[in-house]
Amino acid sequence: MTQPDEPRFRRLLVTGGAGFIGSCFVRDRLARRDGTQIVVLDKLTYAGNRANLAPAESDPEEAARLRFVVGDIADPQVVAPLVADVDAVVNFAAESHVDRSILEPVDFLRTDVMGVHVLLEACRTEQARARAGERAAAPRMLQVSTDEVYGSVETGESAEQDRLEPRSPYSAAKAAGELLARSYFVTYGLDVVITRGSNTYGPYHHPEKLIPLFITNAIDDQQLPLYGDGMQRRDWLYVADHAGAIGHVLEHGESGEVYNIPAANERANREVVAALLERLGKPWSLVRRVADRPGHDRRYAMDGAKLAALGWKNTMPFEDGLAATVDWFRTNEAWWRPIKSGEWEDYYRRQYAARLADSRDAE
Ligand code: NAD
Ligand code: TDX
Repeated sequence: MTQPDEPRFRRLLVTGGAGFIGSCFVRDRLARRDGTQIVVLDKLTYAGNRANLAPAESDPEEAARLRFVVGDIADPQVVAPLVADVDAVVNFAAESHVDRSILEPVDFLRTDVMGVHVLLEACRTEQARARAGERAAAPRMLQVSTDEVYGSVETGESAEQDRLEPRSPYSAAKAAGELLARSYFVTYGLDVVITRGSNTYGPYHHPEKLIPLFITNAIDDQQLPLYGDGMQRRDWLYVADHAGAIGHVLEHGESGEVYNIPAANERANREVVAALLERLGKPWSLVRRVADRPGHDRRYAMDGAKLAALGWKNTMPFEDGLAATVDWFRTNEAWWRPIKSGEWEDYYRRQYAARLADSRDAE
């Protein structure tokens, strides 16, 4: 019999563990000091940052249970030996920014679709080894997906069995990745679980995304480019709640099942921006109304009954989470300033220069 606090999977491969949500998962897991050993596989793209794991790497007990491998999930030669040594794979690795997928979709297909395929094939090899008695059990694979696969939801809430209607290259690639994962459960009997998390925010969030972009620009009194009317609605989930829910599904989720991870904190973009400006003590006049994102999803909202029935509950209220996030960015300039340089400047120009030149007051 396992004890209630004893992890079901002791050796984890966490792909994309140097990114925003993956690094939170790794930090929080190691901080439990339950003996879990983690191998992080991360390509360290523009979005990956080893500094995100510094709190774990600077703690000798945690560092001894963490191994960091720089590599690509779409490279079978890198992936196979790592999957051979673990009990479960948690795949956070992805190209994750919708605007970049609109500028340049190809990397999204490579990582978010082909990368998932490579991980699944490695798990299938291990399944064959388990069947041959060469290892105890096949690894479990948790595919981290997103609420964006449902497409824009004007009213009501998406439930897990609803039709997928992705509308951006990013969400289409994520949908393809999770459907492939599910097909490996159906066809090969692989132990696969899938999560669909909602818009996540918190410390270590890459400054390309709405909340950290607006916080860091506002700190520097720079303009804040609000797309369209700013009345798009998102359900904001604190990063530690998202990472915790993924861990819960990893332990308790039923094989072949999909679990929504909503936050129940739905807000219009304008409300979010007003709240963070208030916390920073900065004026609304920084906000500029700019040309909209093409194909912009108006709203995401998910039903969380299935995850609640599995015994998971989020803990962070939105107002507290946003205040903690604003304060974290205020006190961690040494983390985000280097990210907003180099490659960032080209991206920022491509994404925003013409938009800001044609912008108007947001009122
Ligand atoms: P992120 O962009 O901050 O991090 C992605 C990480 O993956 C980076 O460390 C990057 O270096 C790594 N990576 C990219 N391509 C790779 C490759 N080919 N091989 C190995 N590593 C690679 O993303 P995030 O916001 O932390 O999102 C993590 C996961 O959660 C993604 O799968 C994303 O689709 C999903 N998700 C994100 C949100 C959100 O609001 N951020 C919400 C729901 C789901
Ligand atoms: O400059 C901006 N101006 C603006 O108005 C940016 C970057 C965003 N926005 C709007 C677009 C969205 O309505 O803010 C909202 C949030 O935008 P993002 O932070 O880019 O997130 P979103 O597109 O909703 O996607 C996020 O949630 C789901 C993550 O980036 C995805 O990885 C995740 O799957």
